[in-house]
Amino acid sequence: MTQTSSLRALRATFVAAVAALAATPLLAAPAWITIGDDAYALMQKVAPKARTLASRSVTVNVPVQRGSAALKQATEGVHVVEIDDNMIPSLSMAVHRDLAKCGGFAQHTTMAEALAVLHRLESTPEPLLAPSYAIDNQVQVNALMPQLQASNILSTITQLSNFQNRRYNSTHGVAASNWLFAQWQALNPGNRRTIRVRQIPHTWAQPSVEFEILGSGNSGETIVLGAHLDSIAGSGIETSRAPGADDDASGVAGLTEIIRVMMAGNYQPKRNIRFIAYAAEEVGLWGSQAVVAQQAARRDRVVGVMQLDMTAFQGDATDLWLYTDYTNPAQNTFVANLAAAYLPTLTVGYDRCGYGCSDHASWHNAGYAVSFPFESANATYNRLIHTANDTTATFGNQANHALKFTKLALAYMVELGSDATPAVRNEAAAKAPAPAITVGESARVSRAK
Ligand code: IPO
Ligand code: ZN
Repeated sequence: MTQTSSLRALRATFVAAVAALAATPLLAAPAWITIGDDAYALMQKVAPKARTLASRSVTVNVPVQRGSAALKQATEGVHVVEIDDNMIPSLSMAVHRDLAKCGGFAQHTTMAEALAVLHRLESTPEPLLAPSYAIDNQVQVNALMPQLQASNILSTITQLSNFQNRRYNSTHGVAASNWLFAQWQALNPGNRRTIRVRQIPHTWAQPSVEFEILGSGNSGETIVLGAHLDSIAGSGIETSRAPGADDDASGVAGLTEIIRVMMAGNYQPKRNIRFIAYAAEEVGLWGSQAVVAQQAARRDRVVGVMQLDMTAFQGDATDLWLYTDYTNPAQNTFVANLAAAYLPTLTVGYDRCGYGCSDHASWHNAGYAVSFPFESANATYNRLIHTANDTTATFGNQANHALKFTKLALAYMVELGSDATPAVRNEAAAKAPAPAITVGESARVSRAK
């Protein structure tokens, strides 16, 4: 199927879905979302009854010119909206169809949480906790990085692509989660006590999968590398074909290869290091939202996060693109420095999504330092994602581009994972009283954390 014909098919199913929804009496369960300007305009057409609770301009760092390392500040509108939860699937479909995005908005469990996210975006770009970004663990990085193999990454991508789809609500999506869980368990054959592999259940069928190496430094500080396990293409829960090779088997395969190399090399970090394959990213970052919400109740502290979503398709001459929105500028500089130190032949560019385009946004919205290295510029990314043609053939049945990101992510995990010095708490960000955000006339927000 060509891209146009699958888009046409998607449009037809979208029309059918809206017709079906219109015929169903709506249950008025409210949902609260934060949504960027362009998706917001679309939402007003798709769900005219949705109620806007607050709108703010937030400051984001953007490249001076596409691709340049110099950043300037720009403002972007973000809105908190109360919407009937029955409208979420059609909003999501409309965003996919008209803006060729997934997500475009984030769903929150309460109104207060949605407003707190807006407040944080508006007022606290700095994370609550920041580690030292010194590059000082060359011995460990140099021992492990050469072991990473493109052929292993390609093999995992191929096996994940072979599931009919990996939808968050299909039997195939659950099977893919079970398969990955078994793969990751098999990477810990001796059942080392410092290793925990688990599936994270959710309120939908597909569990997220987590592999954790407990640090020897006992600080409880934790570094997270994430990718998303689910895939999507059109409708048809069981029948749609969504190989999701680039989006995002490539990221999950990178995590898997890093785990393999760390286990084979008997790598022992000082901080906890955690690999997470999130469920249900494509429907609005649900898996990462749930993981981030659970994190708030845990004793360990997450001091750095990286997201790999789409690493296999090289869209232009630049190798590594760092996305500047919904990410942390200080950590992004560290990631660029890691590339210069460990991958000196590769080039780095900067661009932005314009919305919370992957699971990094869930962490960013909650005040964690996160970075998002991506396969290409915004203008040149793989346009076959979310179709039956997102296969390994699109990137020449090789994983050389994905290997670059896997190396960068390994350097990131080992550099931060090998440190024991406690991260510095950003007292200003932690203590700043929440300015009241007025909703209609009277409601006030309390800080989520
Ligand atoms: C995505 C991310 C960044 C850009 I620029 C374009 C596309 C992919 C993301 N929206 C997605 O579908 N993740 O699953
Ligand atoms: Zn996607």
